[in-house]
Amino acid sequence: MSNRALALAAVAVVVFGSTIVTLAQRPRTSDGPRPQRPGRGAKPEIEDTKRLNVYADNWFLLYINSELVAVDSIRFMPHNVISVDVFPEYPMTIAVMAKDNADTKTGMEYNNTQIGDGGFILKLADGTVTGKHWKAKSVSHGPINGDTDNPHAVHEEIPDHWFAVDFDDRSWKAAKEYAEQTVRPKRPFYQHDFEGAKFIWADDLELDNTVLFRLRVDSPPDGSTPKTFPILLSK
Ligand SMILES: [Ca+2]
Ligand SMILES: [Ca+2]
Repeated sequence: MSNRALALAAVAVVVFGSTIVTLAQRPRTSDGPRPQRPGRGAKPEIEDTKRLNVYADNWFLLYINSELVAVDSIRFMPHNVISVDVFPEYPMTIAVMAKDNADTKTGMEYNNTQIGDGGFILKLADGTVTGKHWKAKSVSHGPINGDTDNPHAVHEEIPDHWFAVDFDDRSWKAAKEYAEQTVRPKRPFYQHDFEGAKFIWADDLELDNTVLFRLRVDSPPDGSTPKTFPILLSK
C-alpha cells in the first residue's frame, strides 16, 4: 500500500470513528420526555385530555368545535357506551345527532310491529353533562299521532352546518329531560361515569326519532382552569 493510500485509510478510520461517537452521544428518545424546542412552549400530553362518555338509544354522532369526534360503533342493538379522550378547547361547541331505531317511512321498528323510544346522555370529565340547558331539534317524527294502524313519519330537512360552531340555534327548543327509569338504559350505562348527567331527547321520547342537540361550553363547568398551549395556536 502506498503512503497516500495509507493516509486515506487513516482518515477514513478517524471519520468513521467520529461518526460512531456522534451516534453514541445522541440523546435517546425512546425513554423520558424529549427536550423542549426553545421558544415554542409545551405540547399537550395525554394527561391534558378529558374522558368523554356517551350513551345513545340507539345511535349518535358527535362533533366538537365543528369536527367529528365520535360515532356510535353499533347502529342498533346491543346498547353500548362510546368512551373517547377529548382535548378540550374553550369555548367548546358540542353538536350531536341522535337516532332512535325507526323505519324511515313509518317511524316504527322491528318490521313495523312496535314504536321504539330514544334517549341520549353524555358526560365529559370537565363537568359537562347533558340536561335541559342543551338545545334540541327533532327532524324526524313518527308514526304521526302514534297511529300504528296507518303509520307515517314526517321529516324535516337537516339544516346545513347544524354542527358548526357559528350555526344559529336560537330557534331550537330546550332539550327535555327524562328519568332514568323511563329510558331504562342497559348494563353498559352503569359501568361508566355519568354522574350528574340527565337523559335528554326532544319533546316526545317515542315519536321523535332523529334529534339534533347543541351546547356551547364557555369554560370548564367544574371550575378548573384549562391549560393553554401557545404552540397549537396558528399565527
Ligand atoms: Ca321512536
Ligand atoms: Ca330505541
